[in-house]
Amino acid sequence: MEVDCFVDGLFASRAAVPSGASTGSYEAVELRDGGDLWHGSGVEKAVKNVNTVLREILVGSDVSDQGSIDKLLIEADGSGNKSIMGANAILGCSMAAFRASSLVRDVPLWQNLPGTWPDPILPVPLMNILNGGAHASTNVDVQEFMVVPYGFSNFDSALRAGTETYHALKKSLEEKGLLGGIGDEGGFAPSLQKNEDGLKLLVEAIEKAGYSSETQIGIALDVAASEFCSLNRYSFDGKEIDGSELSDIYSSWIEKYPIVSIEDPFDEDDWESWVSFTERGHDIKVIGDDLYVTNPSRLQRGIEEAASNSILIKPNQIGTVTETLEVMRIANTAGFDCVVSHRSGETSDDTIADIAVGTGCGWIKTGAPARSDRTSKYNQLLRISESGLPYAKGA
Ligand code: 2PG
Ligand code: MG
Repeated sequence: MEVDCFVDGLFASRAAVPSGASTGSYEAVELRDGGDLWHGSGVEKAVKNVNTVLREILVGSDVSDQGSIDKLLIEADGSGNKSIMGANAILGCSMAAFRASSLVRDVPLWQNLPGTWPDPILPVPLMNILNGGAHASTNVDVQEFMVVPYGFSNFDSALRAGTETYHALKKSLEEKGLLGGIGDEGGFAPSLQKNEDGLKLLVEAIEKAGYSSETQIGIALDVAASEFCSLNRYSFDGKEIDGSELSDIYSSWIEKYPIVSIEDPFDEDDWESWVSFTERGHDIKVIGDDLYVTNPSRLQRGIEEAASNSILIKPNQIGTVTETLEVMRIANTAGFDCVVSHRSGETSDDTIADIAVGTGCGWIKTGAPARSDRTSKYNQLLRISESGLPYAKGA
């Protein structure tokens, strides 16, 4: 789903919208055609909405007034969850205007965010080098095993270290006869005896690449636990366990491995397990993705109940640039960390790289250093790094 924006009759910008495989139930609704064509995944209806209703209400707007543009889009839909026009149609328009405005104002996109933000900074990447869960056809329950190169003086060296680790992992898997295909986000996708083996493989790869797993590169997990939960029971490593048993597994992993964050450790409706795990006070980021779906009311509940201390930010979960930024503001005020994120089904659109830099959030999650849908974001961050901005080194 791609939207072009014209300013004063001339082509100004283009934005493309991603899509997720392991979506949260409370996300804004992506409009798909259903039926037989494209196995039901066509977006003709959403394209039509852009070319008719949305185009009509937007023509004549000032592209640099993002707030008004997004308000018009939200009102044109009117459903509360963007199911009428489609969050894909709406976000395409919203991001295209956002990109056009930076051209019109002649400032880089990362400097073009409405309102004031903490100082811009190059984010630490969470690089997903081993894929499981809904992103791979293997027996691994954990969806994403990521390396986090935080201990470097600039973004370029951090990205290089993460990339070298990715290739060191490939060698290890090859030696062990475990190298098969890759998963949705460009990471390797081996079948493993236990989920914990993924952690061992990452530590081995970090060290094999010549880095320290204590001071330079940590590990982040996206468990995406909603995918293997039913009625608050989790089917993990071949056993049926409850939230507190799963918490014990995480606590033991945190003791043994250099884990800096765990995303979606529990189901999106299992608030109780979230709260009690966060209460354990491990010195890591507990990140809500399917739990919050970049939605202000769900985040508000998470803040009130202390269900986590961080939030994943995906523009297409909520559907406009303005609302995405609003959620980041709420998180900032509450002292939550924000991790700006891609989707498993990506395009080469690199807007999230600029959002991560411009909001000064310090973190981005955008897959393995492989395939143009992932490397487009890393390449944009490299371009931005040429302006001399500092590196976050957040962990
Ligand atoms: C996630 C994302 C991105 P998906 O769960 O965090 O890594 O996956 O887009 O499939 O929801
Ligand atoms: Mg996730």
